[in-house]
Amino acid sequence: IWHSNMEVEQSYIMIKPDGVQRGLVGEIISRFEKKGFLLKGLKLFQCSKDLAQEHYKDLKDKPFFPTLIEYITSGPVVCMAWEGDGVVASARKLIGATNPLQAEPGTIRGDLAVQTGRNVVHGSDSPDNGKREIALWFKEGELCQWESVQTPWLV
Ligand code: RTP
Repeated sequence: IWHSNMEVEQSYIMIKPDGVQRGLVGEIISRFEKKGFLLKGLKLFQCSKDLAQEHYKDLKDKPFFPTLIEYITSGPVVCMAWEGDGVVASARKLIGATNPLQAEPGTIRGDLAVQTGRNVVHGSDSPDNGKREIALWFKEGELCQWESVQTPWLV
């Protein structure tokens, strides 16, 4: 297994197929950009059942697992690697609660979704899972090493 930048915290953020279908790609990306995190990887991608199952392996015994795999593979997703101190917890706050009806207004799910099974975006739940998921969804060489000229103090 390869490793993305080990020193800096990174989160794997994914716009799910409903977000892509509904034309929310720009809206969702801009929330992370405006917050000030650094975009290290970005691609539109049709994932296989195997990859979706590996990504969600901790949920494999849940009753909704087959539906979840069908949902995630139902169309292209947007894969992103975002970097910065505290990015994992902060991205979870920006995204909001799993059930969009419980997500606060101002969060992505609170503003843009209504169903748990169509909650438009994924965000890693720990820095370790951030690394694991980025290594799973991106190939070596797909991430860019760059620094923001605009806000060098953020990274
Ligand atoms: P994510 O991994 O997508 O960021 O979501 P999460 O941590 O907020 O939620 P998690 O419990 O890890 O569940 C992963 C995704 O599975 C779908 N789900 N469906 N009861 C249900 O039908 C149900 N529960 C969860 C959601 O798409 C959730 O985001």
